[in-house]
Parts: sequence; C-alpha cells; structure tokens
Amino acid sequence: MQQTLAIIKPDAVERNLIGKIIAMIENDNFKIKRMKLIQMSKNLAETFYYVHKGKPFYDKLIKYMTSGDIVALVLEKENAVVSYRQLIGTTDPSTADENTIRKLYALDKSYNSVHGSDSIENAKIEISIIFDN
Ligand code: IDP
Ligand code: MG
Repeated sequence: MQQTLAIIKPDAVERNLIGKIIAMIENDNFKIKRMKLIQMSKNLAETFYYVHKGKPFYDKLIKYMTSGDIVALVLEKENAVVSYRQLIGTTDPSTADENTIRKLYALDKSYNSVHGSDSIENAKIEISIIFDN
C-alpha cells in the first residue's frame, strides 16, 4: 500500500469545505491514516515549499498557506500518489477534469484548495515534514 500527503488549504477550510473534500477522498477509496488541523508557521511553509523558492509565485504561496488553518492528511491506497493527483486535477482549475476537487472548488491557479504529493519520494518527505513536527 502506498501513502501520499493531502492538504486542504486555507481557502477551502475558510469556505467550510473540509467535509465535502474528505467525502470525495473517502468515496475514492482512500484510507485516512493520519489527520490534523493546524495553522502552518512561516518556517513550516518555507520548509514544505522549499522546491519553489525563487519562483515568481513563492512569496504569495507562503503568505496564502500561512493565512489560516489547513487540514493535513496521510492517505493510503494502491497507487495513492498518482490516484490522488487524478482526484485533485491540474494546478489551474480552468484546465482540470470535470468532477476533480480543484475543478469543483478551487478559486484559481493560486488559491487552488488542495495539495497532493507529486511522487512517492516527495510523499515520504512531506509526510515527515508535517507529521514529525
Ligand atoms: P501543485 O500543487 O499542482 O503540485 P505546484 O507547481 O507544485 O502545483 O505549485 C505549488 C502551489 O503553488 C500550487 O498548488 C499553487 O497554490 C501555487 N502556484 C503554482 N503555480 C502558480 C502560479 O503560476 N501562480 C500562482 N500560484 C501558483
Ligand atoms: Mg506540487
């Protein structure tokens, strides 16, 4: 069984979408192995998004991810990393497939409601950043 890290981002928590998003995750047969609601510190957000440091959207991203509560989840399923990326859709909701979380709920490419790990290796790193702190 593979694991991936999911985050319900501040824009979605603020709009009371935790339940709807978790229902989509469970309906897609993921098992929730760990879950917590926190507000990310600047330090934690910078550690989590270190790969994006220097990109034009980096400062806005850190501000967004620390702006309110998030829900972090460790999800388990066969092929969890790819399967959850399919469930969330593309980064920009305007190009996301119908019935994906981002198509349904994301506001735009910046405030896109959810995070999902992009590889097995990054899933392990991200789970430890969020849950070993
Ligand atoms: P992903 O979340 O689909 O893996 P990444 O490229 O890893 O997308 O970017 C991380 C996050 O940074 C995105 O989810 C989004 O919140 C933000 N982001 C990415 N690209 C842009 C952009 O071009 N403009 C503004 N924000 C962006
Ligand atoms: Mg990414």
